Amino acid sequence: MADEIRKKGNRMKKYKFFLYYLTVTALLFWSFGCDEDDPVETPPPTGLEILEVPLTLLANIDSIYTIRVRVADEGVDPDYVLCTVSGPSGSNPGTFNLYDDGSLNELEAHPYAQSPSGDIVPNNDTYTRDVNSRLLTNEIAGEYTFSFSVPGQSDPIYTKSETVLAADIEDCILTHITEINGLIGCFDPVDLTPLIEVTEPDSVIDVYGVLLLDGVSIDTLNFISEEVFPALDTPYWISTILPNSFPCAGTDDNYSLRYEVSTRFGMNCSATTADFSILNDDQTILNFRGLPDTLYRPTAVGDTDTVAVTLDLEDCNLEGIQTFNGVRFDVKRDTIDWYHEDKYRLNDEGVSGDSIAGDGTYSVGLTFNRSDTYLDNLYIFRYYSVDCAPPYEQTDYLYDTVRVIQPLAEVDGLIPASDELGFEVITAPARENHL
Ligand SMILES: [Ca+2]
Ligand SMILES: [Ca+2]
Ligand SMILES: [Ca+2]
Repeated sequence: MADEIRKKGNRMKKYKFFLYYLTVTALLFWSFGCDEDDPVETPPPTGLEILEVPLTLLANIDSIYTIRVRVADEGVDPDYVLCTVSGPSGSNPGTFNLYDDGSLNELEAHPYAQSPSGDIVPNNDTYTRDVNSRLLTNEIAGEYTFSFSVPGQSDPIYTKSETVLAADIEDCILTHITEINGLIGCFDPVDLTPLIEVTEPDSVIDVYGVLLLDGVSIDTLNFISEEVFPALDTPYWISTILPNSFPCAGTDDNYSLRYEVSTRFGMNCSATTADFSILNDDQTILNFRGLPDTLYRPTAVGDTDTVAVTLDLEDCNLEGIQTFNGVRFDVKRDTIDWYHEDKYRLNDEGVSGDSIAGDGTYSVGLTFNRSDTYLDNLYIFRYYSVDCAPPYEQTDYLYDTVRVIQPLAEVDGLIPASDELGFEVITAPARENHL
């Protein structure tokens, strides 16, 4: 058995070697065949590429669709690309041309292809034409085939086609939306289940919610499609609001939610709830794990010690939100009064001293360098959090005191710590705002 496998292996090796031999020989012949000055290049992809054809058209409503193709052959530079459209009986759409003219040319009148062409950049090998779907279909729904061809001397050089579905579609209707009552503090999850009516064969492709404060959009909410509601025989879209759905929505009573629906045929509908109130819950910091009472700077030249400070933030509005950066600290040392810099922040992003992202434990890494300047200092840190939601509540301070000593400090010629406070902060990624 083992012998057989070995033989087989040997045969495979011989076979592979033979293939390798063939390849090398072929490559040698090929390279000798080329002029030495010719750069060896991979030839560009050639042919006709369909860049933009709508898969669905509105047969009953004047709608302009852009049709765009690319002639991917450097040696071929046609004046136009021809499109022949065939459809169900009675539609009789015919043909139109696509141009690479940057919409600079006034085109002759056509039943449904528009003038100018709709092309954006001239002479870039993309050929474009805008068409009116109602005029193209003659208001007859059904399957249409768009056949593109690059004209040649006698026969087309390249051809390609695409099937498009045209239908009579009415606007979608939101027949029911879930109203929202006052969202007070750490409220229980609320399921939002709008009911939507569409014209066959149209279907809903996206539903989302826009949270409005005084009619102005401040946040969005995604809906997911669940299984079909058997009783209603209609697609079922759901979103759930949790206290952290709007982490920075402040306490106010002029909120509303607009449901927005878009369909496969490009129809849109929306509906808005009555005004409701949100009450953002207060936050607390706890389980503080600070620095030791005494910290010794490293004795070796150029050496650095890193220590981490962690605390837990409790705020149901920020549960699982990794990018909240309102947890911060100030520091006070000897002659320096309470001092704060933008980088004096704790993060929950799993970086800069934080081990797990999104677990509600916020951390900051501090480094204390070997120093000849800061020999024995008492530092007081105060940690706190400022909510990102109006009225921007601030928690109580958590204080931490540490004495930092530099042992064996009398050596000459050492570089003092670069931070005038005598420590540095391992910074988390910068954020533009609180979230
Ligand atoms: Ca073009
Ligand atoms: Ca809160
Ligand atoms: Ca964490």
